[in-house]
Formats: sequence, C-alpha cells, structure tokens
Amino acid sequence: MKRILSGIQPTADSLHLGNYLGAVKQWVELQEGNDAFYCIVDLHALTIETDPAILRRRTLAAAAQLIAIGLDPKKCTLFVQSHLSEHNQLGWIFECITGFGEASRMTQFKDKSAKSGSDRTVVGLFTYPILQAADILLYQANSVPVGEDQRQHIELTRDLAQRFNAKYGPVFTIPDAHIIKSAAKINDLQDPNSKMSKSAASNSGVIDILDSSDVNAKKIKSAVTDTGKDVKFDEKNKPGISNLLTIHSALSGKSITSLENEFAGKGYGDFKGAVAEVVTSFFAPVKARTEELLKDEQSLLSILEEGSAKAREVAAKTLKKTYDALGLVPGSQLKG
Ligand code: ATP
Ligand code: LTN
Repeated sequence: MKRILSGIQPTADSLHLGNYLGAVKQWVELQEGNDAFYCIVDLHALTIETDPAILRRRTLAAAAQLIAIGLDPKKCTLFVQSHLSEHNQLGWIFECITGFGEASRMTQFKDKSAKSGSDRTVVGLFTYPILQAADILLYQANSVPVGEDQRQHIELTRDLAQRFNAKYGPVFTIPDAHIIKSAAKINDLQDPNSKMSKSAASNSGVIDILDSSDVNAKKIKSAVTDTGKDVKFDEKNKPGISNLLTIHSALSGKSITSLENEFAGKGYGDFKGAVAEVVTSFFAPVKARTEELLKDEQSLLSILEEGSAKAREVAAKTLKKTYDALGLVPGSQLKG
C-alpha cells in the first residue's frame, strides 16, 4: 500500500473552494486503497499570530469540515500536528542540514515576508518548509497531495531526504508531489490571475465552504469575467471564465469541452448561474454536516486522539531510526 501524507493549516474558520479542489478532494479519493495520514498543522498556523480561542476553534472546525467533506476516520488517520513532539524533533534535524540560501529561495517565504516587512516576519515563517519536510518524512510518505503552490516545498523535502540518506544511510522514503493539473490552482473570483487564498486582502473573491448558499451564489454571479460573451476556456485572454469552467468541471465531473458545448450561444449570466448551482448544491450539505459534528466536541476530540495514537506508532519509529543514523546516543525515551 502506498503511504500518503498531507496537511492543512487551521488559519481560517472555513476551508475554501481552492483548498477543496486543489487538495482535499484528492485526500478523500486517496483514502481508498492507500495508507493515508492527514494532519491539521496547528504548529504551522502559529507563524501567523492568532488569538488562542480562535486557533482552538479553527482546529476543531478544520477536523469537522474534513470529515463532513468525506474523510472517514476509519479509512484514514486524521490527527493534529502538535499532538506529536516528533514533528518538532525531526524538524530540528532537518534545520541542521538545510542551507540558509536554500531556505531563502522559497517563494512562499519571499512573498509572505515581503508583505509584512522583515521586522514583522517571524523566524518560524523562514523554517516553515523545513517543519513541513519533517511532517512528510516522519511518515515515510510516497505521495503528497497538494495544490501547485506547494510544489517547491515538496521539492525541498525531496532534496533534504536525499541529502540525509546519502550522508547517513537510507532512512527516508523520497516522496512525490501529487498535484492534479486541472485543479492545481483555483483563482480568486475577483482577481482571476491570483490564487484563491485564506489570506487574500478581500474575501469577496473567495468561496468559503461554510458560507451560506446565498452568499456564495452572489459571489459567483459577481465574479469578474472578461469582455466578449463566449464561454470558452482560454486562460490567457479569459482568465475569469476559464477559472469558472475549471470549478464547474471539477465539481460536476463534466469535461471542459462538454461545458463549452452546453453553453455555446448562451451568455455569461446563464453560465454563472449554473456554476453557482453546482457549487452551492455541493457545499450546502457539507456545511450542515460540519455544524452537526461541531455540536459534539468530545467525539471530535476522541477521533483526533485516536488518529494521533496511530500517527505516533509510525512517527516514533522513524525518529528512532533517524537518531540512530545520526549517532545520537539513545536515551530511555527512544530505546523502544
Ligand atoms: P494561504 O493562501 O493563506 O497561505 P491557503 O489558502 O493556501 O493559505 P493552506 O492551508 O496553506 O491554505 O493550504 C491547504 C492546501 O490547499 C494546500 O495543499 C494548498 O496547496 C491547497 N490550496 C490552497 N489554495 C489553493 C488554490 N487556490 N488552488 C488550489 N489549491 C489550493
Ligand atoms: N504548507 C502547507 C501545509 C502543510 C503540508 C504539510 C502540506 C504543512 N505540512 C505536509 C503537505 C504535507 C500548505 O498547504 N500551505
């Protein structure tokens, strides 16, 4: 069986359509026939200053949404990163084999730190991809389902694993990024040349899973489109319509060509109405199930607790192998 690992940050109250189509949809598919581990990366979320009550709420809300959308805790291991100290322990080891220049070249770090300025950028944002590498390599993952924006971080993870193995022996599996080309980057509805993002300056182009159907339908109907009136996929000249075609196709399962044919001769208005219908009919039941799950916090916590126990079995083994390979003298904690 292939080992799968991926993670999501609890940095917003709701997941958005980009998170779902770029990553979580693949998580749901990959829990069948694979040994899948999915992690709510709350330690990564600390790189953004958050009120403690809000972080706690978002962590539980992320778990509830992932289950509501299709993750089945009987088929996959769903857990919380901070429950396992192994993530930080392995993270430190990789910090010691990552070049400063190498980490400085990460575009996500460059973009995010440029936005806040160096005085307000925390060191955790700089080491963020190294902790991410530890998340992945601890579980000996073969495949990591993520959106396009994470490709460079997975490349770094592969480089670090290869570097470690070459120097200290074959401890780590080299993972592949699992990126579905057709949905790897869902764009903002108001700014169809930028990725839909939790940290977007304005929420008006972001489809949140937990927003009401009315709000989401309104956002889709006021999505920025292009001059002209043909519903045609052309990312360069028609980024807005192309983004909506991608969204419809990924949710309905209809091909882009069949959608172009279906809407030939009809205006943008009809097409946007159809996209709104596909999106809202998909997310309305997810919202209802999430609200139901959040009513029973105890059950959610015990699902996460069980997930963490299963994760620990794998993580502890890898950490022990790593320490041994490095020549760290075993203490009683790691003798196992
Ligand atoms: P931010 O943009 O604020 O950094 P985010 O919205 O990217 O946050 P994450 O928790 O960092 O959210 O991402 C979770 C997963 O969703 C990752 O695999 C990421 O690649 C994917 N993802 C996020 N946004 C998009 C998008 N617009 N299109 C496709 N995939 C996306
Ligand atoms: N950086 C990722 C979140 C993340 C992750 C991981 C993804 C943290 N650890 C391990 C895949 C595997 C992001 O989505 N921004």
